Amino acid sequence: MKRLFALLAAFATVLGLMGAFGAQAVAANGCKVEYTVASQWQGGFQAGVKVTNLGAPVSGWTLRFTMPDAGQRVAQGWNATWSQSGSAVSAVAVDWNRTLATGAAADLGFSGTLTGANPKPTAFTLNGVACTGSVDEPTPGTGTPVEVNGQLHVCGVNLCNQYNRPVQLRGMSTHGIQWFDQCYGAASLDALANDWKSDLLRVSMYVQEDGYETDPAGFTSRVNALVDMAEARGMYALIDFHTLTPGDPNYNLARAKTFFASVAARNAGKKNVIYEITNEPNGVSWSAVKNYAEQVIPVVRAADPDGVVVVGTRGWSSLGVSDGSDENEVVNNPVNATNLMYAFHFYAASHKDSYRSTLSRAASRLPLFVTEFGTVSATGGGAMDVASTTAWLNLLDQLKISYANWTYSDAPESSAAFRPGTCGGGDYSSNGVLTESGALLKARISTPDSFPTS
Ligand code: IDC
Repeated sequence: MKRLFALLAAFATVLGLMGAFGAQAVAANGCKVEYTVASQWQGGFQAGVKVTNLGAPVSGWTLRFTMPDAGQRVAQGWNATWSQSGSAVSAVAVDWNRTLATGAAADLGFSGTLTGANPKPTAFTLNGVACTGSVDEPTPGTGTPVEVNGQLHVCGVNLCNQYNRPVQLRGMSTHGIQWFDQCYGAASLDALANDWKSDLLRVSMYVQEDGYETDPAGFTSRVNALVDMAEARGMYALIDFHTLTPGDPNYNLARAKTFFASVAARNAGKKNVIYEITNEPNGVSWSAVKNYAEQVIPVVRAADPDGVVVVGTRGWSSLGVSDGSDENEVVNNPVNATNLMYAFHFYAASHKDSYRSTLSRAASRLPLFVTEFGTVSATGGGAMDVASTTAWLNLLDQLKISYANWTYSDAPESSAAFRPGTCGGGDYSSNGVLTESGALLKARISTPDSFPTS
């Protein structure tokens, strides 16, 4: 025994690893952990944990770590099965991330409760091996968002790309195309793709309010033209069947079937199309929305089998919160369809912590897409709330939830990104044409995407 220790010590000396932390340093360099607190509020927080396997491939894993403060408790986690005993936390792989090749990463996270401080956890191990490693950041794919990511699909609670890796699309929504059509020409879409580096254009086609119902053929072809313009610039196009008043989507069921049969058939061969089958159900039960979805989705799928579909939720797409309910009505009674996401909308000056905690909870159970949000109040006007908007966007980034901001237009309201009159001229690029909201969103959206390619 003594001899063995002597040998090991000699070996460690040879490696230059003797000293205060010699024992840890000889352990295999098997994993790396990036731990980020995405948001923190009175009594709670939310954290993301990205674990990269630097050792041999694994097909089943447990990540363990220690909470330094006695009051730090994991409340609900996602992308792993989480548990905590005393200060010891464990996260066990789930079906879709069980296999981790060398260099592959799993993105996990949890919301937690706090009674004291919130120090960073310590002693991360993956299958018992200490996570001490560092790894070069993966080389992000080069090309446009659609070139890098290809056809999207839903995987677990995430939107995934052609490499089956979660991605977040960040982009802008048009205003009603019946009113602001002049804002969506070559120059403005060039600016959106090249200056804003937007991944996504939401094409907001109102059904009422002088929209689709007044000219189905005309609006259908305008939507298709915008899909093509987005495609030519490498952006995804989210086709928004913008129901709003009346709030029951079933009022427009026949129109929805006609519209989606047509756009899905016409765009089936494209990789950049996502279908949002109803904008903001309101004054209607979740079961009525679900019933609508289960009639419209088969129409989409018959024409375009692999297109991702997003469905609005009760209470103006608040997962029911604005009607006094919550995400459980969806979790307990989901739409009977695959490759489906649920819409969540917020207006930062009106919807704050209680909506953020709903989103955080729901994100571990439902695939969510923020197909519309504003930096201002729910009227689309009023002062921009920078603090709330920032808290929201940090949360969406952390959870990799895709979003589109209302609106890429020069409407005379504070939610618009451009100053009134911009769309009458040719300049969409200089800072002078942006509103306060537009400047904030452009700064957020134009940062690099780093879409994973392996
Ligand atoms: C608003 C527009 C406004 C328009 C109004 C009525 O900003 O110019 O007059 O619709 O159609 C939503 C809706 C979206 C609203 C937006 C702001 O999806 O259509 O746009 N909002 O009120 N939900 C919450 C807020």
